[in-house]
Amino acid sequence: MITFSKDFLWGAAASAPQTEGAALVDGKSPTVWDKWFELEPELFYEGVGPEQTSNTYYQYKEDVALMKKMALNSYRTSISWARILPDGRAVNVKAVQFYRDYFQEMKSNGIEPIINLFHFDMPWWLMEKGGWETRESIEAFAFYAQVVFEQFGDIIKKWTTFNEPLVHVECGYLGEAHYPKVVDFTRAIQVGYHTLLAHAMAVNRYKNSKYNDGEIGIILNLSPVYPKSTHVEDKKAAHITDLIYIRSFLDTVVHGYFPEELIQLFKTHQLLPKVEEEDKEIFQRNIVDFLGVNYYQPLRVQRPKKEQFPAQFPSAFASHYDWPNKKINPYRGWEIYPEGIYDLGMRLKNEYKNISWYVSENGMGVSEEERFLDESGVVQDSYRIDFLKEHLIMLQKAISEGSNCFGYHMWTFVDCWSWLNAYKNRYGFYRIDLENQFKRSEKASSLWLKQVIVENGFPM
Ligand code: BGP
Repeated sequence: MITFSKDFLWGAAASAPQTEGAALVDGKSPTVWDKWFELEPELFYEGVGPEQTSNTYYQYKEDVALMKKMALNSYRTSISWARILPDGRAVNVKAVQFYRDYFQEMKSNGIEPIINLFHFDMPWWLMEKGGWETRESIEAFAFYAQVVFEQFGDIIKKWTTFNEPLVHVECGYLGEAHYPKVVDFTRAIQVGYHTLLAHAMAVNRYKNSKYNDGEIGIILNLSPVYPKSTHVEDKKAAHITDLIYIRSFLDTVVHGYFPEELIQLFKTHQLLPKVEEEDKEIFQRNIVDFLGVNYYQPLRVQRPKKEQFPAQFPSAFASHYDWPNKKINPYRGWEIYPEGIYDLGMRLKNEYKNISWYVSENGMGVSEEERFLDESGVVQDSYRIDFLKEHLIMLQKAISEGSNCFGYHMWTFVDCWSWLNAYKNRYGFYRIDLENQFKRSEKASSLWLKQVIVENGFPM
């Protein structure tokens, strides 16, 4: 039997921009996603934009009832900055009412809300001023955080500041999957730096807030980095990739400072961001209480193919490597490597003070999932049950060896809208039918996990 502790948090994760809908209702102002869809709808899969998410703004009670039915005891979502502060200053009372009702509904049904502040959804008014590239964005975020702690701190006891801060840096400033889709590593580094500072400032506001008896953390996507071989050049490639993608964020939020080696690397290439005197202390004084870790697949790297610096930093230091033994999710193309979750757990134990953490996202995306619908309308997702089992076995192994993990959340509860991919890949425990008024219907995996939660484990 694979068992978990009685107080283990079982749940699912989602975000405001991917579920709420009501994009411009009750005073909410547009986010980058709302505007980007207006400007270039053809970029979005099948032309489906952020208005057509899971309609949670109107259907949250139904969702909470389903969560209870599934025996979940926790749920993570985010608050929309543009809904709470449509112009960055004045508090939108309708938004406050909506979130209080939503969170209270969860609590009354025995579901602990874990609330995140930023999930890639920059308000448009701030993006127009330069977004995270500007130093002003830090105070704007800290103010938003302070408002939210004041409004909901009495009922929310687990907060996170950002979801995968690496992603809006990488996809928005080193790639073209997020707005403003520029490729410029100098700007990317500045954006990453300001994001980390905004995170630390928000932690600080929480510690100085009226209701500071809860915990605050951050959600990072910590893909373990594996080299192709033990050759010194491949190992070096993995080391630098880990430094840039993982330790830049992880060391700073847990230890309170940037890795010295990273500073030296940026210095050598004249890539150091603009900093101010007081920043160092802000990082040092505002480390996290816990971590959320999103894990989907590892990063496998080898020595760079050719010298690409500076045009394609950081590919100047490593190139992607396709592991011949890899198991693939045939419906999404991503690698399935459950051992990665064990490696992560042990690393946090050994190198990061055995910090308290939970799996804040893990999941299996499936395209055209309707092909697995049976006659009674249930998606028979045995592939997702296998995925869950394999990852839970590895997670339990890390816990049994002393890693301080307190929960497991799957991405996601109800199939949700996913940025440029819209509904291409489905991840939910519940299927959504967009043609039929957002009707929710269960998948086999929801029944399987319910059993695991009720029994605190499953037979091997
Ligand atoms: C994570 C994000 C989620 C979600 C998920 C699935 O990185 O935190 O917001 O989008 O990835 O991604 P996709 O739908 O592209 O498969």
